Amino acid sequence: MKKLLFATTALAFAVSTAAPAFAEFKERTIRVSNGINADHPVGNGIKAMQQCLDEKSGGKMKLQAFWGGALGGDLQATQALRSGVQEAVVTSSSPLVGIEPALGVFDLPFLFANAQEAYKVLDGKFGDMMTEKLAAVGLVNLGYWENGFRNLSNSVRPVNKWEDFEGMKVRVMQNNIFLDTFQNLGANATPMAFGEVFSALETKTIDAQENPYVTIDTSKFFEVQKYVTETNHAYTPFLFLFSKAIFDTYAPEEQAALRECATVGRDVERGVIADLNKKSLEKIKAAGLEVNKLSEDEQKRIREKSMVVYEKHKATIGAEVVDSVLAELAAIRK
Ligand code: TK8
Repeated sequence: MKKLLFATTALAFAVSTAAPAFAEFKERTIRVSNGINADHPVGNGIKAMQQCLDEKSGGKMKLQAFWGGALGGDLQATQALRSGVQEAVVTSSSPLVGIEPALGVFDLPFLFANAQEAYKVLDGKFGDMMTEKLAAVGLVNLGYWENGFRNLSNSVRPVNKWEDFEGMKVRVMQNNIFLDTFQNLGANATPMAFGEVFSALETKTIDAQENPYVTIDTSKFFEVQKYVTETNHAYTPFLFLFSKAIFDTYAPEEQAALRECATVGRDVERGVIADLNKKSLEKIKAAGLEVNKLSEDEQKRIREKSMVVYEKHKATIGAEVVDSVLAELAAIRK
């Protein structure tokens, strides 16, 4: 009898003190806006992030991705985060320079030589410093996903040297550094939101655009272009941004889950890009486009010609920001 009594008391005690599972987590639907399409590697990243969130939140945190600019372009979606009406966006940093000018550092032509050094800078001290700047303008950066090295596509002629840019109507992102880079090469550069690019190419309002192979593939630009030149003129990161106004209302456990799972997603996304880059290039060639690579000499000529852009934009980006990324790169390259 005594034994039974003890057992029941123990049981009652256990039941009353055990917290319900995942009590720190609330049911959350997190809208994630994307300009690119669902078959872009960001789609793989978001799936991996969801799986991680399922485990950590017991299925309570749900990502709801929107593709192809369905919730608006990069800039519009980011402003919706700042005003606390939308949770998240995966955006290029370039259209956000009006919000945080220091982000322009990533738009400097030929800044990164390869993905490995980009990862070191972005995932390290320098990336953290930019993340702090973003927090000050109402944006929590959950990490640097990848857009990648950008290449030129056009419908008029093969580009083998910088003189071939002369008069070409090139769409650039809404970003003065890209605008100057292409104008400096003689192109007729036109800033335009990403969502308008396909039809502008189709109707020949513009001749050219520049994006990584994976985007030229998944956004179907190859269907309305004839030539592709591997220029690798810039590496643009994607930022996985969260509304700070909303993030601040989440429990620390929820915030930690988002941060950790965004990193899981990032690694998956980068891995898929590395693989898809080659496949996308093959697909572009198979579609009949003429593809060429700039010769090393030409690449060097274009790079040297583009260095004026560094001087011109240093003050707007912040001299200390430019100096600090160049110092970090010099240390990595040693
Ligand atoms: C997608 C954009 C795109 C970017 C651009 O939303 O605008 O050209 O490279 O990938 O962020």
